[in-house]
Amino acid sequence: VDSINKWVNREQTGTVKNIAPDQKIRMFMDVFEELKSFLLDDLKHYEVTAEFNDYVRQVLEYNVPHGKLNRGLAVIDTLLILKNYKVTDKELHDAAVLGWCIEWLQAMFLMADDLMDDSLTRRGQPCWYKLPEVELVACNDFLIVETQIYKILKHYFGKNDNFLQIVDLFKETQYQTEIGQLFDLRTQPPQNTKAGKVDLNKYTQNTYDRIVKYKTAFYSFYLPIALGLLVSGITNESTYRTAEEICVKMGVFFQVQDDYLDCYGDEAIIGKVGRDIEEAKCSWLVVQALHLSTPAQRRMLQENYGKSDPSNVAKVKNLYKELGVQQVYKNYEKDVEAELRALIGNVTGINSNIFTKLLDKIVNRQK
Ligand code: DMA
Ligand code: MG
Ligand code: MG
Ligand code: MG
Repeated sequence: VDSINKWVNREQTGTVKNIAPDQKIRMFMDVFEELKSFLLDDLKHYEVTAEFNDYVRQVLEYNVPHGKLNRGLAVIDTLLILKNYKVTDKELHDAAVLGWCIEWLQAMFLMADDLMDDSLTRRGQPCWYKLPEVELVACNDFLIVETQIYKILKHYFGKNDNFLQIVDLFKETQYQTEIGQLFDLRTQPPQNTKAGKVDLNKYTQNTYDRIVKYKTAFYSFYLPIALGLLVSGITNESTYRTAEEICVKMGVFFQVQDDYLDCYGDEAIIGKVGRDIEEAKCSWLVVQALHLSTPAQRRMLQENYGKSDPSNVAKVKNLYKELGVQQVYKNYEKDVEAELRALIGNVTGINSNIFTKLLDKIVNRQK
C-alpha cells in the first residue's frame, strides 16, 4: 500500500483526482516488483538456493510483465469507474494485486499455449520453451507460475471473508480456459499426423464460437470485470450475469481479431509469428473462407491448409484474398462493435463505462 502514494494525485479530501495512463502503468509495475519480491522471498521456506531463486526470478521477469497489461489494468479501471474515482489506497492496491493475478494466469496459459501451438515468438522475444536452457522444463515452470497465483491470493486476501469466492472465481475461470484450449487443440489434427489429415467439416461457426468463448472470453474479459466488481463491493448476482453476457461477446470479438492479426498483423507490432494456417487451427478466417468457398475452392483448401511449406500457406492466403475474407472481417468488426455499443447502452444499475473502456481499448487494435 505504501507504493500507492507515489503515483496518485489526491485532492485534500483524500480521494483520487486523476491518474494519467503512464502513471497508472508505473504504479502497476511497482506492484509487480512487490509481488515478485514476496514470491522470491517466500522461496526460502522451500530450501531454494540462490541459483534456483534466480531461475524463478527469470521465469517471472521473462513471462509475466511484457504484455499489453489490458487485463490487469482493467481491474483498476473498473474500480475507479464504479467508485467514481473516490478510492482508498487499500482498494487500489487490492485491485492492482488482483490485476496481476490475471497477468500471472495469462503468463501461465501463454507458456503452455506456445509449447502446444509450436510457436516461435511471443511479445517480441523467443517463446520461453524455445530457450535452449529451458525447453520442456517450461512445463514445470508454468505450473509454478500457476501456483504462485494462489500464493499471492492467500498472502493478500487469505483473511478476507470473500477469500474463497476469489479463489473459486480464479479456478472456475482457469477451468473454462482449459476446456477452451481442449476444444481448440482437439479440433486441429494431432501434431504427428498433420499432413493430409485436416478435417474441414469440423471448422464450423458453431464450433468456432464455442472454442473462443471458452479459451479467451472468460479469462480475458469476464475475469477482470468480475474482480473489479468484487473489489468495489458489488455483490448482486444480476450485475455479474449482465457483465458476463457483455464480456463473453467482447471476448469472442477479441479472439476474432487475434485470428485476423495472426494472418494480416505486423509481426513487429503483434510480437509473434502467425502460424494458424500451418497449425490447421480452427481460425475465424478459415471458417469464413469455407462458408464462401465453391467445391473446387474447398478442395484447394483441403490440399493446402495445415502444411508448413510456405507455398501451401501462400495458396491459402491467396484463396482468402479471392474470397474477400478481409472485407468480411471489416464488416464483422463494424457490426459487432455496433452490437456491443447497443448492448452496453442498455445496461442499467451500474456505470456502463466499465464496458466502454474495455471496448475502446480493442476496437481497431493492431496488437
Ligand atoms: C489463445 O489462443 C488462448 C489462450 C488461452 C492462450 P491463441 O493460441 O490464438 O493465442 P496466441 O495467438 O496469442 O498464441
Ligand atoms: Mg497460440
Ligand atoms: Mg492456442
Ligand atoms: Mg492466435
